[in-house]
Amino acid sequence: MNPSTSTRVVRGACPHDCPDTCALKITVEDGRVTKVQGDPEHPPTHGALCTKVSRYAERTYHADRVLTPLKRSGAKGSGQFVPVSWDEALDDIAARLKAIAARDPQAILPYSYAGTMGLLQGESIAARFFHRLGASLLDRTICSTAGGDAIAATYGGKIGMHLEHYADSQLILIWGSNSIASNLHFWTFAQEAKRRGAKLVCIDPRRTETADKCHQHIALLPGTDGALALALMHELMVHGWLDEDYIARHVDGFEALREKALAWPPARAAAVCGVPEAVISTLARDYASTRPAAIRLNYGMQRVHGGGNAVRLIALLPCLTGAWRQRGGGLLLSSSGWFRHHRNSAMLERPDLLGGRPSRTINMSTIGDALLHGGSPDFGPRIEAVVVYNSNPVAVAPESRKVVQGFRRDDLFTVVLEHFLTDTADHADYVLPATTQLEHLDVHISYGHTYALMNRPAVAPIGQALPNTEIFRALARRMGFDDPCFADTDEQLAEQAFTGIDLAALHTQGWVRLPVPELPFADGGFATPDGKAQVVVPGWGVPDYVAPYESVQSAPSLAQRYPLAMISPPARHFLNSSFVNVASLRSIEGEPLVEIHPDDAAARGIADGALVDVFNERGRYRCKAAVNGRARPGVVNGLGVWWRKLGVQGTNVNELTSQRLTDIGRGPTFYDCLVEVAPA
Ligand SMILES: Nc1nc2c(c(=O)[nH]1)N[C@H]1C(S)=C(S)[C@@H](COP(=O)(O)OP(=O)(O)OC[C@H]3O[C@@H](n4cnc5c(=O)[nH]c(N)nc54)[C@H](O)[C@@H]3O)O[C@H]1N2
Ligand SMILES: Nc1nc2c(c(=O)[nH]1)N[C@H]1C(S)=C(S)[C@@H](COP(=O)(O)OP(=O)(O)OC[C@H]3O[C@@H](n4cnc5c(=O)[nH]c(N)nc54)[C@H](O)[C@@H]3O)O[C@H]1N2
Ligand SMILES: [Mo]
Repeated sequence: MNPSTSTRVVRGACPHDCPDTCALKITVEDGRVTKVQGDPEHPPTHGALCTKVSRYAERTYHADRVLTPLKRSGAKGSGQFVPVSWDEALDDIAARLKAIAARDPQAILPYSYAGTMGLLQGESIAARFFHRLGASLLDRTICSTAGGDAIAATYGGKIGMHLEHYADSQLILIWGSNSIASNLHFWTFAQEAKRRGAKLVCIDPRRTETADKCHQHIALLPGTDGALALALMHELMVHGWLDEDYIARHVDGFEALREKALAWPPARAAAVCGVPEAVISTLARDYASTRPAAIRLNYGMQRVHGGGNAVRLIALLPCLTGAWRQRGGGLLLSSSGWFRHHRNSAMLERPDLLGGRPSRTINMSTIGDALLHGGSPDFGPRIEAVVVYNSNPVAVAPESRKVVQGFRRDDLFTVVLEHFLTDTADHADYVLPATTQLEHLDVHISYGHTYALMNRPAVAPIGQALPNTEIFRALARRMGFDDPCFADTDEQLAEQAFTGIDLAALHTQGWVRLPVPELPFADGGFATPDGKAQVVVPGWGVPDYVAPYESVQSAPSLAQRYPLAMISPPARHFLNSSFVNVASLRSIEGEPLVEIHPDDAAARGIADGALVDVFNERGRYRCKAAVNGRARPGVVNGLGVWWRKLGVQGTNVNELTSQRLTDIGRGPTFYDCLVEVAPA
């Protein structure tokens, strides 16, 4: 071995917006990351990584990384920039923000999501900065608030089964989740259950790679899950398959639910869901008679008008059968609520720095409209500046035409902290180079397991990149924010992040398991005030089926013009819009495409591989048609989320999606969208 060669292994955590939050082992040779692997000791990760993150070094060392601050040199949205020094960029940004803040700080909007899920590089110094500034608040709804608020109202928190316990199930309903693509480490446990004789049922409009590997695939119409859940309850009720004892002791409001569900015999739901009646009655029988029975619910099914009500209904199923009594029984949508007594959000984010000033809230899911609205009394001041970090709204937010138009406003001052020149960064006045997970410190919680993790920096920042925390510290200094909290280092922030989690163990082992009970609700004990699962929620009443805004049944005249329901679920080798620019991953995904059923394709003269236009009143998206057996009749699947500039004619699927919001949680309705498809 060359004596000058040094090899180290650094413990990290995957930063991506994914339930799995893997523990990483990062090999560094001569100051360069050469390998990113899963930690074999961390039970959820069990040594395995997805294809994307095993290529994380390719992303970090990508030739297109933004490595210096950039200042716009062309027209808004042109993506033309010149490099400038950090001092020049930060001085100018601070001066511009100060001038706006002097009129009304609420004209400044932070826009961020989960590009990294790290608690430090997410909302720590950044949140302190915007709170101190008195900027508008951002309602971070773009992914999960419909289902998240619904499950929290039902169980008292975003809490549920242990990931590892799925291996002990005998029946798993994989509901609204393409687990192989988006929750791979759950899939390992589901496969273990399968080997032990479990039946796996996939409930998803699309025949996904997960559906391929399940025993049964129920391809219901998008947005009809609530009707299916009600019919399952109907069957449990009329056949006497309820766990009356569990219900009496641990469920509030059951009688009101009984009344609703008895109106939903399988035949009625079959007509709404577009699946045979017998499939529903058989599913009910299987769910009632198999022990232990588990549901892995995921956010794919709540991006529709009735997403919140559907989650409330499905969350009650294991309470009606008492499935919670057994290990391997119950339901998981999100585990993030288990961390609620351990994470010190207020300490990291310091909402107190607002100091009682008025705070207008902007919903990130309707950023298009928000940027285009003027200063009206009900809206508040016109948005004059946006600071984007950890997000790519121009690609991922619905109704792109309006989002693009908003970001192209000449009078909007836009700063984007990024790794790459994304569609959003192309619209910036300044792009600031941010470090990746291999270059900075962070701590993590998870929404798919119950371990806290630490990510140690493996290498020094590349080029002039800085962690988000450091960028906001530097901006705070220039704004004259002298509160000592702006001087906290990342190490100090990591110490502030948690209570009751062994920081020393996080440092040495990289991860720590939370003390969550083995069978959390075997004997009730939900996190609601009376410890019972809640049917009735004040303000929301009893959960019911809420039809999609846009479907053949609920909007027949719209459906005459646009008869196909479009969903736009994630592509396996991208993560939302991240990784689309990594050539090796993009080559696996091929090209932007829309999957269409052979009958729907034939009726339109569309051959497999043909270039098509997908369109509705909101926009037009050009891509390739895939007649590959994955789409059911009447539904097309526009896999997401391509960078617009890497798509055909600079468009992506969000040209078509709408800014209408979910029944609960003010979330987006990406999968509630009628379209027509025609040869291009
Ligand atoms: N590879 C990969 N992994 C990811 C992501 C990614 O983009 N790529 N995204 C990450 C993110 S941001 C999240 S939030 C999580 C969860 O990610 P989600 O986006 O929730 O992904 P899935 O769990 O796969 O759920 C999507 C599935 O729901 C199905 N679906 C769509 N509409 C309906 C419906 O009305 N009813 C039902 N039953 N199913 C429906 C889709 O066909 C798809 O198979 O995963 C994360 N993991
Ligand atoms: N049509 C359709 N649209 C969708 C979805 C869908 O299923 N269909 N899914 C929706 C969902 S579930 C979600 S969660 C949203 C996600 O939308 P976003 O949260 O915007 O996620 P990404 O598209 O992955 O963009 C994250 C960006 O953050 C950057 N980033 C990562 N780490 C860091 C860092 O440390 N510092 C800085 N400054 N930047 C960083 C990445 O380079 C990337 O460009 O998209 C939504 N949009
Ligand atoms: Mo998400």
